[in-house]
Amino acid sequence: HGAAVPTPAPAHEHGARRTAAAFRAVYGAAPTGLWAAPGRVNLIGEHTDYNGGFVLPLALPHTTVAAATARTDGVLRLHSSDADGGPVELRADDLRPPGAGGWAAYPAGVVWAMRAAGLPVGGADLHYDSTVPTGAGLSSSAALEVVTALALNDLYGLGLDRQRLATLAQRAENAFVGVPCGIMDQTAAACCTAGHALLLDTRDLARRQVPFDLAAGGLRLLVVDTRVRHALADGAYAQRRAGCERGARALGVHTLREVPYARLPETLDALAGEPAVQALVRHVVTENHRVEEVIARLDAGDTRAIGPLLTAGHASLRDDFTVSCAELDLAVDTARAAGALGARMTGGGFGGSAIVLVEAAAAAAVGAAVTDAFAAAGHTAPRIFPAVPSAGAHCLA
Ligand code: GAF
Repeated sequence: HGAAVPTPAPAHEHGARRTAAAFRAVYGAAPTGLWAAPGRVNLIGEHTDYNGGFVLPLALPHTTVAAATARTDGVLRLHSSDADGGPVELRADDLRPPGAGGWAAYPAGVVWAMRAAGLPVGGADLHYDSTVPTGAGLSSSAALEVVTALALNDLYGLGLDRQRLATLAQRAENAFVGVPCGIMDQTAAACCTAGHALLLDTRDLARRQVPFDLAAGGLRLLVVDTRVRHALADGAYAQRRAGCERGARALGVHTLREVPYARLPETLDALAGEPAVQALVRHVVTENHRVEEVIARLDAGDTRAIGPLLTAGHASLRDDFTVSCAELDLAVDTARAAGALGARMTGGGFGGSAIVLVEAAAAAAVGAAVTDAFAAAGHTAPRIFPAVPSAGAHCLA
């Protein structure tokens, strides 16, 4: 077998030099500064963030790097090494939702959201390089938004805190890009720290850094990018969200977070007439409980014991929330059969990535088993790499 676990993203220094050189090539001068924001995986707490619930993401070493300089003439120029052609050119004071499609709507949306909040943000030249896989459920969109928000925060001396940057980035995605996402991904990109998972209570945005040192415990968390491209804008995500809101209304609560786990049986009985909503509610209420159980086990120092909770979370997303797919199920089932401690899809679903908790010594064999199973099923080969809990958004230079 070939090694199924390739190296993750290049070191920051390399990325920064490359991005500064590319900025100079596009705009003819050195950038004022360089910033980075990471992709993420979510350890547990899926489809809870728009229900007032808990999430537990960690940042990946893969980042989107922005090189930027402020402009005094109100012109906004956006260039990406992943897009063909020259910079997209806009005027900051012309931006109105909804934005035009394409990647530039994400950073343009951040400029719009900041200005709509009354913040003194004008034009800028920006160039982006990214090692965050796109369409893989690893939050490349949030990385792009948050790195833009951080760059503008510094260039325009706004003095905003991390959570505010995340909230502005989410507003850009909701109102300008048109995706009704929750607050998890932007908060992860803005607020995660190396060596930790981030416990976020999306009801009041309280945060706690939870030590998650896999290497010290002899463990690995593998990411399996199924290569099935997911798209949150396609309506299925919005439809799940609407179903949850319908459930909350039927139960007379503000969000499903208010439903105590201990009252789950009565709650489900009350929704017996609406089986589709009932299943969504069962996922959200049990998922919130699983996050609390994972936290209890991590706080007790027993990382291995979270494995069954991850696997149970996958079953709930597959059977009750119905956002998995054949490739994600195959990755999870194969990893489990090959000896993984636990596995689940991560992110919104409908394709994208799974995570696999595994003994370090078994990582290569489990990865190879998944790769073989995909080949046998005739699926595109997955990309498998370790999730090393990494830093949130930061200034590089
Ligand atoms: C996507 C969304 F962007 C998040 O807000 C979250 O709802 C997630 O799906 C599901 O947990 O990543």
